[in-house]
Amino acid sequence: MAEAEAGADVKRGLGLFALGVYLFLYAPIVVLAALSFNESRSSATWEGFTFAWYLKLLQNAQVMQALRSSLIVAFVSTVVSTLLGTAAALAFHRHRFRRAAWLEALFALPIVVPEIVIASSLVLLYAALSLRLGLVTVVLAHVAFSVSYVVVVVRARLHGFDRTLEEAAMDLGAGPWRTLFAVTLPLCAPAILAGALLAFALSIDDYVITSFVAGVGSTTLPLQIYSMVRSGVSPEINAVSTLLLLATSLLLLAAHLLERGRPARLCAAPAGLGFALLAGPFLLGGPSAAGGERALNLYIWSNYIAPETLAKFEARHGVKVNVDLYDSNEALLAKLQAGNANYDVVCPSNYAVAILARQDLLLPLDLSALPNLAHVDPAFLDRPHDPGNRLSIPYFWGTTGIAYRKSRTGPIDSWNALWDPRFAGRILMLDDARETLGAALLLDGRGVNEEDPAALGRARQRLLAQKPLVRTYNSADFDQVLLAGDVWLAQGWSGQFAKAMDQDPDIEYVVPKEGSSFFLDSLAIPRGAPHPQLAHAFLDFVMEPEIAAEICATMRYSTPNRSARALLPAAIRDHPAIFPPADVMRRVELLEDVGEATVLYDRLWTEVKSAR
Ligand code: SPD
Repeated sequence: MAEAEAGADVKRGLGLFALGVYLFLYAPIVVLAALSFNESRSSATWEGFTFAWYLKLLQNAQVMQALRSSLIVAFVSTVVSTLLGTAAALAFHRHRFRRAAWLEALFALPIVVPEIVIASSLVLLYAALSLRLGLVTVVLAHVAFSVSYVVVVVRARLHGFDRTLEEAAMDLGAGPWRTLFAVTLPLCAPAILAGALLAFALSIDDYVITSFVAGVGSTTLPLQIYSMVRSGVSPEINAVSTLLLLATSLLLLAAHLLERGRPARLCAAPAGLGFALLAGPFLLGGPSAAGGERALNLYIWSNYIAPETLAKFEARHGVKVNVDLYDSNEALLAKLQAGNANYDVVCPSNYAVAILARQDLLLPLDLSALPNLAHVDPAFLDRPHDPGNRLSIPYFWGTTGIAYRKSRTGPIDSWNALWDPRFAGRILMLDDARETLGAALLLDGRGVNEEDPAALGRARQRLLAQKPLVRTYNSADFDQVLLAGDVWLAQGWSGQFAKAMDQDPDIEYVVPKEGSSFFLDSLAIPRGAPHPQLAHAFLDFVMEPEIAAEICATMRYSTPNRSARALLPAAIRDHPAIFPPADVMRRVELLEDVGEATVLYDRLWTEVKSAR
């Protein structure tokens, strides 16, 4: 009796444990799906059920364009990888040849090779072949990883394949092709279809490899979702993620049923529904952002230009602006150094301009096409990183500092606050080598352009000691994380914090007393830009006083444009976080190119981030 009760207890315990595991796996997905139906924009309050975010998706041209790219890539790569994968599986099944086992294992290798390795090797290969990054390179990459799955699935089916059926067909006079089409392929059809569905689902879902091999105009749905997340989480993202999740789950379910030998009509329902969820919004949606028209390809920091401003440029020049976003100079450098990225305009910080200039990756500007340069304050022109503005024009500048919730922290005036154990778990640091090591260097009495390895080593130690207190490293929407109340103090850049201060009077911004950095971000045209003339037109457009004032007023970063500043409302012109008073400017130092020490900064920062 007691034994039976103990057995029941164990069963109950195991059941609860299993429930806990399933909850851990699926609760985030359920929350995401539920929030996609929430009337409120905020995830903190439930204001009622709505389909509004799904309807909004249909009008979002960028999402529709990304969906279109995803469908094209998934369709083409599925057809190619299914053909190749089936042919390879049949060859391995039919023919005995030397090293067959090895060759077969080579097909399975991409399944276990880390995605990041496949991605970076493909980038190198494309650069060597001078292939421009775009839809073609994405399709080739997707074929490269999905063909293995097709081989594995079809091969598994062929293992149990009764070869006497083929022999019987041959005995009855069928030739090899007839036997293939009349006997072999029909018998393998469920496995081939399962492999194809798997390849399609993997392609629709892929982020890592695609992010390396996509160029402008080939943004797929996962890349679009990530880019939307970086400009603030909205319920629209929850809606599109829910759709993607449902569609891929249904396709995988259909593949699984086919593999298990379930009748085709049983598998057709989930497969059909999965395809409908993906194709439906595309068919119902508004016009896509693409088109055969001329386009300007812009690669810029997130939170650095408003869609309304881009719409003005589009209307004036009758072109489309494709925008890709990044959140670190290192990401920009990597993209341009890999080559063939297809961008017309990029936005490096001053020290990244110097690096790109050294590597001859920027196109010399035609200053005669930039008459509005006359509006820029001469204090920002002809700087050491780009003498004579041969390669770049100043776009925005700003300071790095700490924003904090006064009610939670009290007044803050030192970088030490970000190392204060009282705020453990409530601290956000930028995800940026120069800025984080810079703050640690300042606490050590050094400057933000330090090149001495010993001082940099000490800065690394300081950041390692701080790590247990840090909730997150974030260079994208650090202002939003502070506004949401998830952290109380955040290192970050002035413009986004100036915006946050206007939205919540509890938020204050300070440039610490030990000093800090300031940055000067520029616009430049990469060598090989497909539309250099249009790129010059864009550079001149953003220097028009009215446009420069609009960009400053919407983004709240500081404009170097003298004429624009005069047009700004007093609340922005006199905002101490946007245009800091002289005493603050005296304690900030411009981040400069640190030459060979750049590699050391990157290494130390990677060590900090990867430490446990
Ligand atoms: N979200 C836009 C932030 C731009 C900051 N650029 C300067 C970086 C200097 N390390």
